[in-house]
Amino acid sequence: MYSQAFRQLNILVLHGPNLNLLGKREPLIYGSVTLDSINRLLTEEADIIGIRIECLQSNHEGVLIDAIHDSCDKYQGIMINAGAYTHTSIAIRDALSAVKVPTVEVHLSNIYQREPFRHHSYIAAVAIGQISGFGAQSYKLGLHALVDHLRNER
Ligand code: CA2
Repeated sequence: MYSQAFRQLNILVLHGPNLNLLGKREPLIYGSVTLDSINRLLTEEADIIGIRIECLQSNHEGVLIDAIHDSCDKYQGIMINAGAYTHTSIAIRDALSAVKVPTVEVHLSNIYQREPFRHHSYIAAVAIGQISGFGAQSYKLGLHALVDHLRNER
């Protein structure tokens, strides 16, 4: 019988403001990898581990919040790099907390080695965990951590 345990996992990958500039500006901080290539890397990884992902980037807080609200019935997990909204958005945190879709927070840079205003994340308290500082690898590590969590909780 086709049970919940064998249903293919769908993961929503959310990229916040300015991440569309990756690989095009400030390579010394954020590296030379573009967002398209990160999404490709994640899609390849998803194929290897037998899951599906959908990626969305937005520079608008409300678009990210709508995507989080709509994630309930479609996705079993969320991986989010909320960009600067990490440090400012109680609204994104409330949305994640409300939908209760298991979420992993990722960052390219190590936010704790940077300016003090980046040391606090509003998302961390409602996420399963956070991965920060491994460049594009943070996303791959985050995806594996999220999928492990979801497979072990079934
Ligand atoms: O390290 C990360 O992933 C961040 O989430 C990136 C955010 C920053 O505000 C967070 O503190 C840490 C900034 C994303 C902006 O990305 C750019 C990429 C290229 C050029 C300019 C900005």
